Amino acid sequence: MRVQMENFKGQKRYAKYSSFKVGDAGSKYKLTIGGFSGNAEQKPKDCSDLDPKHDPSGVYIIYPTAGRGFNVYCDMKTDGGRWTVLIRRTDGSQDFNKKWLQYEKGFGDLNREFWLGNKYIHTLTTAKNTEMRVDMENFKGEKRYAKYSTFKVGDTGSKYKLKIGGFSGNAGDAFPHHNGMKFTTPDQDNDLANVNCAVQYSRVGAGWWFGNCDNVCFTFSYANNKKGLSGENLMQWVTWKGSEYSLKYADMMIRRS
Ligand SMILES: [Ca+2]
Repeated sequence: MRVQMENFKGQKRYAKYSSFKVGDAGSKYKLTIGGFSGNAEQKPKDCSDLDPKHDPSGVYIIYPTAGRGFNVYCDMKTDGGRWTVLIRRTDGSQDFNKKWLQYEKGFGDLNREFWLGNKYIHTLTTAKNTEMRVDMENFKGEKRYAKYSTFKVGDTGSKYKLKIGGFSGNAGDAFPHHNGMKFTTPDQDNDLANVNCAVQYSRVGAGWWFGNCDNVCFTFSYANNKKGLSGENLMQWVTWKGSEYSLKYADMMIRRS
């Protein structure tokens, strides 16, 4: 079965279904349909194309380029929704001690802890201007956020160089230290320090836009401060409570602006 449509702008689309069956009177003319092909399918470029009125937060396939889509988690609730989440830390379930190639293609569980992947972050921040939002919570249940009106990650040739600016929020502006920095992983040292910041200070290994070394890092070890754990190797946002204050929750997400 084939459907043809045209809207009032003169744009045309079609849909084809390889199976189409309508039952008899006894079945109340029950419809059986399947095997879609065509160009009338709505393909979101990213979470900003979704509608917070109808689309709940969750995992969606997005198509930022003409090629194959990929899975992301869309936050459709926070600050108006339409956010594509880049990283989430919530319970320490995911190991973030990964190498360059893994940080490039992403890892983890989109419903829990994950890194979306540098090549995807680059794609999502390259075509249009994107804003970035950080949400954090500590073990006392206190919450803070930070927003940046500019957020861009370069391509693999630039070593996924970060461009960030235009702070607002109530967490303090911790990111400037990382502006203009390349991405570093345990197996690829692109930071400004003599050492490799990803593994310095007994760190178990992380990937980040390290400078010399960090004022923000969400890929360090997850630890509950109530148990007395602290140190330079834990998830941190320096301008809130200092570098030795580990967070309970953190995420970063982007939206087209
Ligand atoms: Ca170094």
